[in-house]
Amino acid sequence: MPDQLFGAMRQSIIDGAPDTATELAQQALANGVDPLEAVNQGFAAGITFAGDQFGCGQMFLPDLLASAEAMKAAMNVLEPEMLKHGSQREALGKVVLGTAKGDIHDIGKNLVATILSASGFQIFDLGTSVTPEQFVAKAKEVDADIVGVSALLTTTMAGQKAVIEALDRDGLRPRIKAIIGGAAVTSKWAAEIGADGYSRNAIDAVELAKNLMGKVTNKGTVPA
Ligand code: B1M
Repeated sequence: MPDQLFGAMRQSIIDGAPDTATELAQQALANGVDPLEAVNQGFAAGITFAGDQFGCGQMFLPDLLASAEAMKAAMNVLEPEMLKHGSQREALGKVVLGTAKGDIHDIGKNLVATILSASGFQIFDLGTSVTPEQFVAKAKEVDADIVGVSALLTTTMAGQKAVIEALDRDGLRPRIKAIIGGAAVTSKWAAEIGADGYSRNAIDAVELAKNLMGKVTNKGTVPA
């Protein structure tokens, strides 16, 4: 039964069908399926497939947009449930999060925000296309422990570097840790730009953030 459901979820994203995706997400919750598993095994598999099709010219931008709409519809059902499932309520630290300047991809960043929040971190989500100055200003305003920058495009990865440079210029590191992630990003890139950590997915981001909170002057890249 879950396999069939996951297959239908994947297909609803490929088809760009938000109503179906919403219904399947609701059905998963009603059947006791872990919402994160529904994302990873069902919906995210669909958006990854759509992205690959787009990448090799088999799908066009309007179709990819429709797939993204369907993905968002599913996430709207699942994310509140993930927050409810968060067992830890103690504030583990403050995280300022956003997508790098010029980048409007936010599905993965939102998932990272949800899982971190469900794990006990206080999240200040600046949204998409965030400038280094906005990251720095928010980090100062809320006295952040961690600044996290997501980037999905090879062209916007430079924005991650710019945020780290801006934090350094203001003398905010090493007290504030800078972490990065996103489909285009690798641990090699993280090391190259001197990030305090990189994670491949939302679950690893929690471990990474917890690790960094336990260290006072960590400057090395924590591998995913
Ligand atoms: Co875009 N897009 N897109 N897109 N899109 C990619 C990234 C691409 C790889 C597709 C492809 O060609 N195969 C490609 C980038 C190529 C490159 O640069 N290497 C691409 C392109 C080219 C573009 C446009 C330029 C297309 C165009 O206009 N011609 C354009 C750019 C717009 C812009 O940003 N300025 C564009 C637009 C769009 C849509 C609007 C249609 C839509 C975004 C909708 C939205 O986010 N609101 C979209 C989508 C959906 C994708 C793909 C298909 C899926 C991304 C996604 O949501 N994945 C993507 C292909 C792919 O990644 N395979 C693609 C699901 C999500 C759960 O995973 O985001 O990877 P992900 O997040 C993961 C991890 O990466 C990690 O944890 C998350 C959860 O596990 N993570 C972090 C993410 N951030 C993190 C931060 C952390 C830690 C971990 O710490 C801070």
